Amino acid sequence: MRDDLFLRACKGAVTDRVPVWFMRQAGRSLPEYRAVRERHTILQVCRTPELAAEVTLQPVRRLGVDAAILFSDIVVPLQAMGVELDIAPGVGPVIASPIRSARDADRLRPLVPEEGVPFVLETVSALVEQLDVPLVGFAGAPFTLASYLVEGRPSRDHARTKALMLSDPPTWHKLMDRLSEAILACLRAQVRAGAAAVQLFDSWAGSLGPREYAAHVAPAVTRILSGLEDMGVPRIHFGVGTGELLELMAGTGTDVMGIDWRVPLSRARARLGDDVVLQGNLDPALCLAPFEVVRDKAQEVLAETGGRRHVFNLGHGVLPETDPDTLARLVDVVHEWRVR
Ligand code: 1CP
Repeated sequence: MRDDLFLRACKGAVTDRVPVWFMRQAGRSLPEYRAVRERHTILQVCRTPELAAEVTLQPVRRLGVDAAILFSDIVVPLQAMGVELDIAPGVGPVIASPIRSARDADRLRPLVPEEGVPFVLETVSALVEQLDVPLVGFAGAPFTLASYLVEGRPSRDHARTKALMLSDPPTWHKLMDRLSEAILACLRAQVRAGAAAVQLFDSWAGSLGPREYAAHVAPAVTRILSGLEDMGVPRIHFGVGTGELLELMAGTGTDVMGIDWRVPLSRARARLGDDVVLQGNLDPALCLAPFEVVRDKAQEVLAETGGRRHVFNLGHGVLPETDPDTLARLVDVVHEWRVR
């Protein structure tokens, strides 16, 4: 590996430059990704190692980022657990028969990654051969995956998911147990195949209050993150709108806490202390502004941490409308900035 700046920063070392990568750096903002997607569905791309590796590499070549993120989707392991699903264009994951009872939850089969998602592991192995920056493996966290399984499709309020959580705790806990076991197996297999770090996406956990998160979600996340500890790779934990949950989320055993753009990093640092590395948190919408604005706002984000114990990223994924040249120039701004 040419450059382990990203890994050193994730481990809390003081580096002279701040590493940068972007959530959804592979995706619709890149014309070369859209060209692949004209010929293949997203699930085909995920299931074909040559294609998944190619779209993982696209942003690394074009943007000069310090880490690659595996191209896959959080719902891919669910298919291997027996869930019939599709990723509908312009919508997102759609589940054929949503899970709303104990009997439904019993349909979820245990995941043996080598048998259920061999193509993911082949993609990881192929990438590790080709990449000169670390590869971030990932999975969806139990709550976020449950929200798709229970709602059946993307949802704003996650109302049925929360209703199930509060009205039928045994079914909820069965769901959390099965999902956390599968996610842990999937992440461990990605690391064995060569992923140098892992990110757990609890994108929608911010829809919960702290009491519900602590009682009904945090134990499952803790099982996953503590179950990875012996592998020695940085564990990144991320959610959107999680300002009120940061202490609880960081307390599940995370090395790097992803912060969305609503919480200034200086405040996240004051709340979480020095033991956790912060990742974030430029508002992805700002990347649509003139570049001078992007540059000034990125420098503001960097000044929030002084560049210490900080991995630069957006506060959520790259928006499809983003000009890739803006992202490439943003990488340069971060790299030129000197740690204070
Ligand atoms: O057809 C397309 O190209 C649609 C967009 C898309 C992409 C690029 C989907 C559908 N999935 C993916 C790939 C993907 N998904 C990646 C790899 C790309 C990269 O990061 O470079 C990753 C990390 C994910 C993870 C993912 N999928 C998350 C967690 C990250 C996040 O953004 O919070 C979530 C919530 C999903 C579900 C999903 N898949 C696709 C969409 C549009 C959605 C969100 C639907 C919703 O709003 O609920």
